[in-house]
Amino acid sequence: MSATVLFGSPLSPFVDKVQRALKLKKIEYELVGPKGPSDIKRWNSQTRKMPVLELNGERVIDSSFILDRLERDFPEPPLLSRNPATRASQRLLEDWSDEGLYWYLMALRWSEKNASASAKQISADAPALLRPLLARFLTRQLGGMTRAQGMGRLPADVVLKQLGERLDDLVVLLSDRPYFFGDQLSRADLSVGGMLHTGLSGPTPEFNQLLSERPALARHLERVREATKR
Ligand SMILES: N[C@@H](CCC(=O)N[C@@H](CS)C(=O)NCC(=O)O)C(=O)O
Repeated sequence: MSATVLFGSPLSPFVDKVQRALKLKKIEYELVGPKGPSDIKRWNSQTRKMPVLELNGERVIDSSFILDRLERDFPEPPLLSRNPATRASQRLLEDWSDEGLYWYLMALRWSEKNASASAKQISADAPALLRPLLARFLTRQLGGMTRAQGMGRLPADVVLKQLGERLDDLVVLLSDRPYFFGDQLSRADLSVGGMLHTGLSGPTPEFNQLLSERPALARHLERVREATKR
């Protein structure tokens, strides 16, 4: 195993965010995906969430803590502006994307219409016999979390309308700059990019439609993808 191991599924926007930070900083790593829900608990008994990054034998949880750690150990290129006001905006957008935008996408994913496709997508790598069982478990667990958070209790058309309005807000915030609040890519772009990228992954066709109606945001995602590919 290499010195740097990222534990998590590439279907998670938070794992995507960390992968892009690792690529930007040119850090070699190995990605290890979960074979079942118990893997996530084993990797991270504190919050029981992915991603987890193992760096020189030490495990760091939470995508934002992981990015803090990468910034400390691998400062180039920086993931935040040097300007304090710009930096604050980038941090706030990262936090809203992780804690707010994420739940709009979860509500879309686990809506009555999309839950079955979402569960199928996540359980696709499990052994064939276990797949239906795992799909039922995931629908109950992740759909239940989304309802517990609150967003999952809203009618799907309300979620969709609200999400469209938030994407419009992002277009305004982006303005005519290549990245949020500046010319350099920051952790805000990695977080929003991770949400947009995984939102397009299949089970939520409504999201593909929303993004195609906002070409400035689709171009932003393309820029993030281009800057973080190997
Ligand atoms: N704040 C955390 C959120 C991580 C998170 O919610 N991960 C989800 C995957 S998208 C997860 O592990 N869910 C499994 C569960 O809650 O059981 C971060 O930034 O890493």
